Amino acid sequence: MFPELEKVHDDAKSSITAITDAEALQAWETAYLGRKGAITLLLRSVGQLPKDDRAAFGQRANAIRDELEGLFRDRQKAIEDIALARSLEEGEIDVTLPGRTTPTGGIHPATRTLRQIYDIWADMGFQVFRTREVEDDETNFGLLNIPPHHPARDMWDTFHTTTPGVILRTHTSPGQIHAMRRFAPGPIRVILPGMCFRYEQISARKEIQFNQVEGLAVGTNIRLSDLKGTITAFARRMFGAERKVRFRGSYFPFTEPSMEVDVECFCEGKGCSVCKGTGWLEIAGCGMVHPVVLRNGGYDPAVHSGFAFGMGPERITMLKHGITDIRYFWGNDLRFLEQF
Ligand code: FA5
Repeated sequence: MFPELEKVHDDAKSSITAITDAEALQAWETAYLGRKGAITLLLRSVGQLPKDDRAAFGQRANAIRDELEGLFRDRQKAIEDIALARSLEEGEIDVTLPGRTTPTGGIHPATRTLRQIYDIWADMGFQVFRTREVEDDETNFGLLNIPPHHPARDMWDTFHTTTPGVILRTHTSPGQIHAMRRFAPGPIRVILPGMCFRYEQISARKEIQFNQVEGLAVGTNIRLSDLKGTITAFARRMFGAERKVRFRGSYFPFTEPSMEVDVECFCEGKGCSVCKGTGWLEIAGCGMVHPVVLRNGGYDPAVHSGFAFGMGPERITMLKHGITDIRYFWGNDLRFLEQF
């Protein structure tokens, strides 16, 4: 068995020098040093030798195995070095190439407009006051002078919850009651932003979910001219002094008198699906707080007066940027969102 051991030794040494890839090296290791490799099998068969030869054979076989293991490690390192050198050569790094930028999110166009609205009203002394999106029927309608079965309820198609009397707010106006009950009989100057929900036909200008920003000023000697003045100042800052704004007489049960605010459409009256060819888009409803609502809020209408408005930030964004369909806002289409 000694000659056989030396032959395996010579074969192993000569064959490893030709190996240049990791796969062939692995096969070499299996063939000589693996569980069923030539050296391992020879070591295991030491018992078949005459007793006197066993120690010498074992010593030599162990020495050969150690030597071959050393050769294996050296070759492994050499192959790794070759692979590294090759990959550096092939994938040479051009440090002058521009780097890959990590895509970052942006601020949603409706949020941008909301922040602009907050800034403008803050400059006129209005603070943000947040109220709930899920309301009771009484606060959304009743306390705003819209009792059950009042025909004006048709103006707000409502999403009801499974709890009787609990609804998704159809407008931010119930926030007026929350604010008044919180601050009565003191003066109030707040805006109340947030989501509203209406069970209505979706169109280019109407969504079932949209933001509103309510405004409320209560104090002594607050007049209609204060309302018109502040809304006009707001529109000038939001749209620029050249953009036409008009007030139109309207009806809301919680304001008297009531008006709607229209802004010149971006189509300049040529006709589009947003303004339906009228040249104007309504952005807000407003008016002087109705005496019944003042009383429900804890104020004496003989002493106090106030104005209120409710504006639509999505409509304002459409007018500012010439957006032709409100459905883009919540469609999550990056081609739309990335433009802002
Ligand atoms: C109201 O909701 C009243 N609460 C506004 C108000 C407040 C009047 C305080 C008087 C005093 P209106 O339904 O017109 O009114 O809605 C007000 C604004 O919200 C609209 O001018 C429009 O800009 C926006 N808006 C209303 N419905 C939708 C809708 N479906 N999709 C998008 N925006 C809407």
